[in-house]
Amino acid sequence: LVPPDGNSVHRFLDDHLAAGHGDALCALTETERVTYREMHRRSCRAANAFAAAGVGYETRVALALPDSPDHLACVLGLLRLGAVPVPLATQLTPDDYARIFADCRPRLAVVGPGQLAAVRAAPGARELAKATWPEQVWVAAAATEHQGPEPTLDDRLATASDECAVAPVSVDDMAVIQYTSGSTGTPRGVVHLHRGLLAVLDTFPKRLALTRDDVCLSAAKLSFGYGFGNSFLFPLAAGAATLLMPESADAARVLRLVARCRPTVLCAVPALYSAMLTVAERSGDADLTSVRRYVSAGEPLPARLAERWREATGADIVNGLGSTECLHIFIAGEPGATPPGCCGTVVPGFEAELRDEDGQVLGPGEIGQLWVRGEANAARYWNNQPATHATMVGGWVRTGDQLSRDEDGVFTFVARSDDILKVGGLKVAPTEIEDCLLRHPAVAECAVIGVPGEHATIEVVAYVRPHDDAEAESGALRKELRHHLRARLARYKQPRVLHLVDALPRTSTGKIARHALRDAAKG
Ligand code: 3SK
Repeated sequence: LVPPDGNSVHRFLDDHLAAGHGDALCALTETERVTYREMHRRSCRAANAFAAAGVGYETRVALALPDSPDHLACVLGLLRLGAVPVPLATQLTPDDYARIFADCRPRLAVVGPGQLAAVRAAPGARELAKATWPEQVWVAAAATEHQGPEPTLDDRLATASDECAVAPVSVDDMAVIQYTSGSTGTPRGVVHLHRGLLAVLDTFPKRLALTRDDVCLSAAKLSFGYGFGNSFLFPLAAGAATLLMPESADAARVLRLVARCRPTVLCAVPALYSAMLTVAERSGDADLTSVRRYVSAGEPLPARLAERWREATGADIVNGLGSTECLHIFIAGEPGATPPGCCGTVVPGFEAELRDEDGQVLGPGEIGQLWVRGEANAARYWNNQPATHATMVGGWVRTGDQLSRDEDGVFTFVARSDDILKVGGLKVAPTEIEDCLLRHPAVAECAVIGVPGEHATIEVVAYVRPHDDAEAESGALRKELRHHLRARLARYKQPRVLHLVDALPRTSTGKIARHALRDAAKG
């Protein structure tokens, strides 16, 4: 038997109250401010409401909720019971929800009013999930916003008791299941233990050096591992405040929120930094003076974007490389020390090695697959032994990313293993072509993929979104980009087709959906 040897991260709430920090701000939105004492009260109420619905140790509860203080209260309430939150993106389709429900079989789903239709609607989805459909669906809304026979989450929180003991858990109990965004295909449920949630606090957050004075804003949502750390685990452990954004994180909205609520740490994906630059340049009145640290992850930060951000704000963006399987960022840059375009060094608490296809460790200057080991790594994939065995080997996670490392231990991202192209027998990293395109002043963002051509060849195809939407129609720009690429890249790296588009498809976590581009290119 494993003894109950730890109460994990929800215990921080109780500790902050015991240390006299109860009146400090724990979570805020543009319209709501919640202290640590109030968050403690709400999470106890949530725990009692869940317990009354039969939720206990190891019960999975799906949370398809916008980011909000009540979303955090639900996560904390579930952890308090030893139950397992399953945070899900709010923009999933009925079929996505059905597939995930069929996989993790939640007893209960708590959904925002905007997600109810997708969760309830599809008869086909319900059919797919059959007996695994959640027994209950609670809507997180005030009674005035939602007309239905069932009590809402708000009703349940309003009537539940404020007192709730912490259920002892072992550090090796399951704490949370995070679904990958499916940028590589079908989402997988990544099982994290309480051990991992505690261990990750000694990794990337140490580099952020959060204090009680910090206010963290993450454009990446709680349903994405990156946002779960930024908006929940890290500020909670530090006794800092988390600024939450229930709406989707578009650039103008994020800039408005930063100016109004003055966060000190801002975490986003590269596409959002690029869009914020465009909006800030147009409006000329962005106020980012409160921010002491910018973090980018989710996708590699292109060198040109890092340089443009520094030119515009005088500050560096910390470029992080992480994964849902490793819970958060395991390689990160140091402000002022890491050259643009590099990922940086291994974050303490993780080990990183580059290995060849036979698993042999490679030396400096060689390109290989990144393997990462750390106490924060996931235990397994839920319900998927073959994927677990293929990805998690002896405590290591095979990330599927190809990188190189120099003599000083500085890593540079080359490509996702699946994205490396073999063109006429020669290897081509899409990032090299993308970086080159991004150096043209008309290019806002781009993605390069390979599609099968005639005679079993691979053809390079580029998708480019220009800064100026009007240029998406322009034959002149296409010609200019071809000229720009020809002057800088070898012939075999030249895209066979170059599409000008007004948007790139994205996954729910903001990554470029390359599989969608590949499907579109195949017709
Ligand atoms: O980049 C990612 O995919 C990621 C996933 C989970 C946590 C953190 C990060 C950066």
